[in-house]
Amino acid sequence: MAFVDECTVFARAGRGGNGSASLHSEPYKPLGGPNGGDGGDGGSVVFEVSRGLHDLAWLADHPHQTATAGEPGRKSNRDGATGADVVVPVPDGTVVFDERGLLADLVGEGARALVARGGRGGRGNAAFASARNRVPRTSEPGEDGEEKRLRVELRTVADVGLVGLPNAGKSTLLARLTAAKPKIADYPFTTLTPNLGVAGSDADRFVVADIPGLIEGASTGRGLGHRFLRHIVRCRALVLVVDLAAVDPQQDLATLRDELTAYDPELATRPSIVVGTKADLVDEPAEIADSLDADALAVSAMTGDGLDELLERLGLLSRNAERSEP
Ligand SMILES: Nc1nc2c(ncn2[C@@H]2O[C@H](COP(=O)(O)OP(=O)(O)OP(=O)(O)O)[C@@H](O)[C@H]2O)c(=O)[nH]1
Ligand SMILES: [Mg+2]
Repeated sequence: MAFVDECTVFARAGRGGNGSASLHSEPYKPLGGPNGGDGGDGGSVVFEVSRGLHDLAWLADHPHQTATAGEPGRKSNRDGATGADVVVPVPDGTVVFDERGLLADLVGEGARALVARGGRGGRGNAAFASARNRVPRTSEPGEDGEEKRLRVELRTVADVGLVGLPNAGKSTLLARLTAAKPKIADYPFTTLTPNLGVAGSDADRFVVADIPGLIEGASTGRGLGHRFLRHIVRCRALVLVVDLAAVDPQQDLATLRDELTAYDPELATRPSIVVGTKADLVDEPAEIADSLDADALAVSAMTGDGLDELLERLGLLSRNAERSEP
């Protein structure tokens, strides 16, 4: 099934039930007191993060989410039943916008947001009885529930994001570092949607995201990258992946940095390391890596060189990033 990371949802909350305008009646007691109950509140539409969902495909297939109405109040002071909420499961990292802007940013299993509020039930006539008006004959109608057109986006939440130009070897690294089995091939844009994998030992597990390759101009919409740059925003730390065997690795790294900064200047300050891949294909991998960045690491997914150190550095990076969070 296709990976879906954006969709539109029509959320309709339930109407509140009408209040009842009932008068007590008994044989030989024609003018009894008011006894109309209140209407029940309408149900709301609620989004809730659910483990096991990794994209918005289900939601895109079910764009109409409707909660039930509250029941009307009845005679003998019986209040109407409350409408049931609709709880919509969404993946971790779901962001919801309505016409006024950001409505909810759902991070962490079980996180919940009310996206369309149910209408209040109307009061029955019994609620209006007073010393001046002992027999009110009017009751309130229930209020309408909110109806909203929502724009929903997924921004993958990961500890470490692998970013780089197409074909740099990002998916290969993900496959070597985690149990994930992403598609790997010798052509650009093999990866079309983000892949996630879990690395590290039980005690300090961290989630690694492999994102489709970025090209020059990605931040302005070229290639596939712009659609996926939003997934990078949620990564606590970034690994800038550069192919050491490329024609001009320095230029590739500069292009990558420019695109990240152009998309969001804050990305330039995100904790990151530079990793040179395909060390087995060049004569002096360490030298090329040094020329990229003082702390750059040369690795080969082919021979396994440098992978243990990379894993260690990534664990450190994600722990430090976690600690430095507000
Ligand atoms: N020799 C060698 N080849 C590698 C290494 N790492 C990756 N490759 C090859 O490089 C090619 C691209 O690898 P991918 O992992 O698909 O690259 P990617 O960065 O995910 O590419 P996109 O998804 O298209 O952006 C594949 O043919 C890999 O087998 C390495 O360390 N050594
Ligand atoms: Mg890939």
